[in-house]
Order: sequence, then C-alpha cells, then structure tokens
Amino acid sequence: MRKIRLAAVAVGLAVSVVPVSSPSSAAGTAMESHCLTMKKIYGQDGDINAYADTFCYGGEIGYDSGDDPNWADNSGGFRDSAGNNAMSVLNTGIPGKYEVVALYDYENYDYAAGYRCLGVGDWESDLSKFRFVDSNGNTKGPMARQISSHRWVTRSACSANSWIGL
Ligand SMILES: [Ca+2]
Ligand SMILES: [Ca+2]
Repeated sequence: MRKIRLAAVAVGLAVSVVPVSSPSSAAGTAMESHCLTMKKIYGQDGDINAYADTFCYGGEIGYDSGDDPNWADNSGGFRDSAGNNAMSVLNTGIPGKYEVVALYDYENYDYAAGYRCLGVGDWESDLSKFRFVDSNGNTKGPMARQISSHRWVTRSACSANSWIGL
C-alpha cells in the first residue's frame, strides 16, 4: 500500500498546479482543503487515515483497510504513539466494500465507552469539536487525541447522532 501511495503522491503533485474551482469562500478554506487534497491523492484505497494535527496535517499516524482493536499496540495499521493521538481523520474507503468506519475511545470497539462514525469519502478536520457518544446516544469523553480503536461497520451500526465528517 505504501508503494502505491508514493506513486499517487507524485501524480497528485504533478496535477496540483492545475487551477481547480472551490465551492467554498469561508475563512480557513485553504486549511480545510488540505484534507480534500489528501483524499484526492489517496483515491479510494480502502483506508481509514488519521493525523497528528488538525486539517490532516502533522504526519499520518496510521492507515488501515482492516480493523484495529488497539491503536497503541505493535500490530495493525495503527501502532504505538498512534493511540490517543489523532486530531483529524479521513475515510478513503471503497463504496460497497469499506464504507463506514467506527472510531472508539477505548480499545476493542467499546460502544459503551463511546464511538463516532465516519462515512466513506468523508473527513473530520478538527476532532476537538466533538465528543464520543455511547450506544444510547449519551455524550461521552472528548475525541481529540482519544481514538483508541476502529472497525469497519454497516451504517445501521451507527446512531443518528454518532456521525462526524464533511
Ligand atoms: Ca494496532
Ligand atoms: Ca482513548
């Protein structure tokens, strides 16, 4: 996957000089567009991606087309310091295959401790705006630097107030 990504980055840089129209005029558009830029570079590669800083900056702390029950262990797409460290997330999943990803405060996909869902092609540029919710829709702890596991799920596994992302 890494090799494919590096090739894609080169393509992305090559086309980045082409002017593109932007639908947004709000302040902070340039910052916000960085997640969109990363999304275009990755394409639909089947991954959930997470970053150490807001707006998909600060280096990618991990990416995974599978599930990872512990972002702080030594296996899977998220390891070691990735645990409790994400400030922004980007879902470059594949429609019909890897679509919705659930992000959890605790390890091992613990809905009771709190989770949030991110749809395919969506991103959330600032997790400090959100708190986790539990299976009953109750508000739980803050999301910023607290994601500890993730799993690909069906839309029906996500309550109406659990969605994040643009
Ligand atoms: Ca892991
Ligand atoms: Ca956590």
